[in-house]
Amino acid sequence: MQHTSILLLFLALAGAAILIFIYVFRTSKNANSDEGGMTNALRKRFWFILILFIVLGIFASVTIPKSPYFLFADEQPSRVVHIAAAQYYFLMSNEAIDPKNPGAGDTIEINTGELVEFRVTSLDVNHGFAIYGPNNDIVAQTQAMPGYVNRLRWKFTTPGTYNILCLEYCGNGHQLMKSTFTVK
Ligand SMILES: [Cu+2]
Repeated sequence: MQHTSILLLFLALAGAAILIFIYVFRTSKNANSDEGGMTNALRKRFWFILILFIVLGIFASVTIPKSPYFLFADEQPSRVVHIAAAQYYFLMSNEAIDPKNPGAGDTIEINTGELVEFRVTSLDVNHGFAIYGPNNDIVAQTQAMPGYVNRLRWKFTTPGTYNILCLEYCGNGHQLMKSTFTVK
């Protein structure tokens, strides 16, 4: 359902872009025979930029409210999971992770329906923290950055084994970064 609406939005934007190209192509053909000269070109540019801003404005107003930064902002998480990404693994813990002494981490089990807050940081370089569901669809993601803690809130509805993968190329062992947790 959501995939369909994203596809429709993409097709609508692609269609608008094609119409703009066709308009510019067709109108620029008679430019030489036109007495308007530079005025005509400026007018075209004005309309092109206006349409571009309208299209971008529609796109931004549709996508920005879906930004995960606003997810569950008015609820208190009942569960906090601490994540430290490093070359080339993820450390997951129920307790806060000290970057100087990260420890061994915990096996993470999450209940369906509870609001989880992942507090994500990195022990070395920038990494990605992406959660993939049991059917390998991406569920949610944020960046793991050294010196920062990024908070990602989520409620899991489907039980199963979830994978964590790195979404940012972080070195020659990047593809080895994989971890799992269970939702029951
Ligand atoms: Cu990576």
